Amino acid sequence: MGVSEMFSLKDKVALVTGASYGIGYGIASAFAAAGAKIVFCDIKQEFVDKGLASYKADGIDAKGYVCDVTNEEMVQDMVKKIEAEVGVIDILVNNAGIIKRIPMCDMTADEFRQVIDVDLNAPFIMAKAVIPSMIEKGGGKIINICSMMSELGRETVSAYAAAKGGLKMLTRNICSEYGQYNIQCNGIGPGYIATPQTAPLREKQADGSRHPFDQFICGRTPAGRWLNPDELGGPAVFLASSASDAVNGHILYVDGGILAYIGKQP
Ligand code: NAP
Ligand code: GCO
Repeated sequence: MGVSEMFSLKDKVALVTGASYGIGYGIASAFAAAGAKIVFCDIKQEFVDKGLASYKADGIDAKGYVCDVTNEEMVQDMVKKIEAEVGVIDILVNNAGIIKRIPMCDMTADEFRQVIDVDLNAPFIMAKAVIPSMIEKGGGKIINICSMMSELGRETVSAYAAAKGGLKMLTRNICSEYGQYNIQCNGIGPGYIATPQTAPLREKQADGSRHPFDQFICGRTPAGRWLNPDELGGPAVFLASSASDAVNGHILYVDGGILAYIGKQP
């Protein structure tokens, strides 16, 4: 197999959850450039419509579905619709996610549960919905969007870190249980990416100065900058393609080197 064929996603059906914008949009756009048929979901019709308009403007013929990925019935219905309207899902990217930045002892159990529900329970529900058809088809690819917080903690993100740490192990367990069916399940651990989710950490201060966290994270990243959603596209195409058929249970950190670096001396 030639290198370009190895990285091709031609005629593959790729479902990226929460991909109206942000990291999911960056990954889906790269998949489209590699030849995949793009399917995405979002929790609100208005965001699905906005996403469809963005994909169309970028010349991508995507299909969008309204689906709350924490709702197993909605997920099962969506997967059945996609299989009937587009085809069996070859590639699933569990991208949809939320974060609540609250000191742990100030966080309610319900708030904690909401984060776990979207960031950990939903990837389980999604994987469970697509694996049977992947087995029938002879294989598939599952990519879970993990985080720096799959390895590190920090103040105010206890629920998110617990979820993303769990998602790392769910990734390894899907690999262990379904690798025999030619299903590769890997994770991508993005560093700090400029998206709506991290916008509060980059907001200018009242005096016009940079947000302290913005300064902190640029000092913790060897590249000295925030990363862009598009920079996740190449690693995602690798994990979605035949180029990674022998890679399973791996978390690929796309972090600009944060995990390798003690940080710049103030
Ligand atoms: P984002 O800008 O907040 O986008 C998250 C997407 O997920 C939105 O489209 C959102 O839809 C959707 N979503 C949330 N809850 C959902 C649900 N229950 N059902 C369906 N869709 C749902 O986030 P992002 O920065 O692109 O992050 C995407 C993923 O990467 C997340 O898993 C995040 O934890 C992870 N991540 C982000 C960073 C970073 O620095 N940005 C780094 C590491 C990992 P609505 O807009 O309708 O709510
Ligand atoms: C935070 C950020 C991070 C990023 C990402 C890092 O508040 O620390 O939101 O959690 O979203 O997960 O990899």
